[in-house]
This record gives sequence, C-alpha cells and structure tokens, in this order.
Amino acid sequence: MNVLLVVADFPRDVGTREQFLARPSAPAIGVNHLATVLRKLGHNVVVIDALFHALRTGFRTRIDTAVGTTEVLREMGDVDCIGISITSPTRSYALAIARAAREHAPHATIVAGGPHVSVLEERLLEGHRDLYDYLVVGEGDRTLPELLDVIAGKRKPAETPGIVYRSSTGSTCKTAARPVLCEHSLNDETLVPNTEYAQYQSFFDGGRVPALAMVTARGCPYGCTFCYSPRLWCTYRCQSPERVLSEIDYFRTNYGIRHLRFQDDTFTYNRTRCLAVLAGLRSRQYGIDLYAHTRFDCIDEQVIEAYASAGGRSLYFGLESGAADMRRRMGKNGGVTNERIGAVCRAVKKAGIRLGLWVMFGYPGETDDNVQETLQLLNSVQPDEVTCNPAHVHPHTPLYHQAEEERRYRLTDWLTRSQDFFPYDEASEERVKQLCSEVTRQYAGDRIRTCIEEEER
Ligand code: B12
Ligand code: SF4
Repeated sequence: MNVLLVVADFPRDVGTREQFLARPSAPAIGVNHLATVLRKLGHNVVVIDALFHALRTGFRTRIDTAVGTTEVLREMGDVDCIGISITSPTRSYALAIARAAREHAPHATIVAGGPHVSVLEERLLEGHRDLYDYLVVGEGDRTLPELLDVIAGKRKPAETPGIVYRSSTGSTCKTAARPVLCEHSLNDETLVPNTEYAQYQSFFDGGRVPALAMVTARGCPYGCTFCYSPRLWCTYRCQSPERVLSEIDYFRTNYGIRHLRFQDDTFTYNRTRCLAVLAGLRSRQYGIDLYAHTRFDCIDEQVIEAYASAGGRSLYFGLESGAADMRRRMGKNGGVTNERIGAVCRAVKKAGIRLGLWVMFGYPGETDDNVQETLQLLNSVQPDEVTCNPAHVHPHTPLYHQAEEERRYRLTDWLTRSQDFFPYDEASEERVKQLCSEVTRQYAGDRIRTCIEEEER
C-alpha cells in the first residue's frame, strides 16, 4: 500500500519565543518507528515531519503542513492511506492536513493516531466525521499494520483492537482496547534499526553532528498532575540494556552518531538498567555525548558519576517549582526537599554535566511568595538552562479534572475551541508568559542565546 504519515507542525501560541527555542530538535520517534514497521511489511511509506523541520531551523522556517501534504500527495500519485499524528495542541493543524488530504486524495483512507486521539477517542470521530475514517487509540505499533489490512479488505474492523470507526450504518464503533506492548515485545518488535534516521543524520540542534534520539522505555510510573504520559502509556515498560546498546552500536557503526538524546520520561527510573546501559556505553568508549531527562527523586550520586563517565553532557530535571508545597500539589518529586534538590544539582555540576531545569509558573494556588521561592532556588543552584512553561491544562490529566470541576474546561472544548493551549487561569496568562520568558532568557543556554541573538540582529 502507499502510505503517507504526517506529523503536524508545532503549536504557534505555546507561549514565548524562548520556549520555542528551548525545544530539543529531534525527529518524531513514534511516526518514524511506525514507518519502519510498515516498510518491513512491504508498504511504501513517505513521512512529513513538520515538527522536526520547525525545531531544526529554530522556528525560522515552518512547513505549512497542509500545503506540504498537498505537494507530497501530488508527487506520490495514488495514496491508499494518510496517517496523521496529533497531540492536543496540534489538533487544528491536523484538521487542516485532513482537509487537504480529503481534497487532493479523495479515495485515500484517513487515519488519526497519537496522544490527542487517545484522549478524545470516539468524541474525535464524532466531532469530525467528514475528515477522519479511523482512529487508532494507544500504541500504533501493531494496530496500524492491522488497520492497513482492514483498509485492504483483508480483515474486519470489528476484530481489530484499538480502533474507532464508523460502521456501515454510520454509527461510531470502538473496538476492545489494544493491550500495550510487553517488555519482551518492546525488545523484539521495536528492534528495527530505524531506517528513517538516514534522512535525519545531521539534525541535532540545527548543527551538522550525527545524532540519535531514542525512547528506550514507555510510560512513567509517577503521577504529576499536569502530565498525560502515565495515562497514555498505562504501565512503565523498558527495553533491556542489551537491546538499547545494540541499537546504539547500529547507529554508531552505520551513521557515526556523536550525540544521543534519551527521550525517555525518566531515564534513571530503573536504576539497575540505567547503570548497565551506562556501563556498556563507557566500556565501548564511543565518545558519544548523552542527554537525558529524569527526576530528583530517582537519581543518586553513583548514577550521576556513571552518567558522566559514560559521556553524559546534560541532564534535565522537572523541578517545576522551588516551593515544596507547590511541588506536593503537582504530585512532583515525592517529598524531595530543596536541600536534596540543591545537593543533586551540585553533584551534577561537579561531575561536569550541564544542568537543565523545567519550571512551571501559574499553577493553581501559586502565590507571589512561591514564585520568589522558585527564583531563589534557581539563583542558588545556577542551572545552565531553564525551560519555563505556563501551567497548561491537557485533557485527561488530574489538572484537567480539577479544571473541569471548577467549570473552566470540558473535554469538548478540545473539539470546539481553536486555541492551541488552555491556560489554567486565562486571566493571568500574559503575566505568566512574561515571567516564563524572562526566566528562560536569564538562564538561556548557549544554543538558545545564539538563536535569540541571531533573531534580534
Ligand atoms: C519527545 C517529546 C517532545 C519533543 C518532540 C521531539 C520530536 N520531534 O518528537 C519536544 C520537546 C519538541 C516536545 C514538545 C512538546 N510536547 Co512533547 N513529548 C515528547 C515525549 C517525551 C516523547 C514522544 C515520543 O517520542 N514518544 C515515543 C513514541 C513511540 O510515541 P508516540 O510518538 O506517541 O507514538 C506512538 C502512539 O502515540 C501512536 N501514534 C503516534 N502518532 C501516530 C499516528 C498514526 C497515524 C497512528 C496510527 C498512530 C500514532 O503510535 C506510536 C507507537 O506506539 C512525549 C511523552 C511520551 N513519553 O510519549 C511528550 C508529549 C507527546 N508532549 C506533549 C506536549 C504537551 C508537548 C508540548 C505541547 C509541550 C509544550 N508545552 O510546549 C510540545 C508540543 C509539541 C507538539 N508538536 O505537539 C504531551 C502531549 C499531550 C497531549 N494531550 O497531546 C506528551 C504526551 C507529554 C505529556 N507528558 O503530557 N515533546
Ligand atoms: S515524571 Fe515527568 S513524565 Fe512522569 S508523570 Fe511527572 S511530568 Fe509526567
């Protein structure tokens, strides 16, 4: 089958210029992985990754995804299936892509997948009956190949778990949930040298250095109130150290990668696995620079040392607030004190690793004193990079349920309202954005600072 997979562009009203620039540039792992799976089954697949394009050019150039889709559809000729990957903030771009697809490939089947689809499920189909033919809820690794069989008439939709579709009578049907991939499958089935990466060889941070981004675990065992990851992935599952190292070996040998960004939600969560991966990397002496994300309550000095000696360059932590009470409200960092946070930050810096922090302003209940506590903590630990976000509500998170109870938002708002993001408190949004912008700028890392300076020249 001829398949086009499209990743919608980055949302435009995310907040501040600095926030945009702070994004790491990395190809969309999920869609490229799906493309590799489909190609292995003999399908012809083209990927448009508009998010990556925006990221790698520091948002200086953007692909209009709908226009891009139209052009690629013309080049591809007959297309059987168009798959669109959607997050909640990119849902309006996804609609534009679907409209372009309907117009220029009227016979193609349009399938939507990704986090936003798993949030709204059948509501999304009911809201856009003319645009989407099928929705894939949850992981697409097994569902999408089966769905192509459905489209080819080789399989019945009702017998395909994990989809939403319209029956012949026009009613909306949802099949049984697709079980998530077990760890064994994560090791086996996702052992696809991601051939798509060939086209991304020099993506990293807009530079020319061969690099790789990997997600070596799915799910997060924690429960931060603003975060959709735990619900999206259900349970935490990780690939074995051997599996992780074999993929790195592959990309080192074939593409000479020199940077590696672990996009796992909490890279150090499984301490034994993490130490084994780091020991393997250290012994290989590839000299690959590592970037990873984690939390203050699942890291210790030994892991920090191991990370540094395996090539660790940057570690990013979700600090979110300098006020212990706010962190507690956010379900963040399991009671870790400011003293402990300070000690971890010092250990990271002492090991020669760049310290990156994620901070959130405008969370419900945050006072001016809380903001001052955050600024003081930042001042005392002197991070190398800070990325600030306003408190945005994403559907089906605990924060959303709070907002829903307070009658701020309903799930259907993500169908009817056009803004990309929903600030928890719309009245303070501009002030919060300004604060985010100032703090990100104050601690801007070299890459962000260069982008800002280039833009201002
Ligand atoms: C890496 C990452 C980023 C990178 C993206 C780099 C890149 N080019 O991919 C950066 C830092 C730029 C980023 C930015 C943002 N992100 Co982000 N990000 C992630 C993260 C940590 C990993 C994504 C990933 O690769 N996952 C692994 C792959 C395998 O999963 P996947 O892409 O979802 O694909 C699977 C399924 O969803 C499905 N699928 C996906 N697409 C499709 C398409 C079809 C047709 C089908 C059938 C199936 C399918 O099948 C895939 C395989 O199973 C996730 C959290 C997470 N753990 O997933 C958040 C996450 C996706 N981001 C999120 C958000 C909110 C954002 C931002 C809005 C943050 C902000 N405030 O600015 C921006 C907006 C970006 C955007 N375009 O939407 C949310 C989305 C929530 C929602 N309701 O939509 C998530 C889930 C985080 C969270 N904890 O809530 N992000
Ligand atoms: S630790 Fe990170 S990924 Fe996990 S629930 Fe909290 S914010 Fe989400």
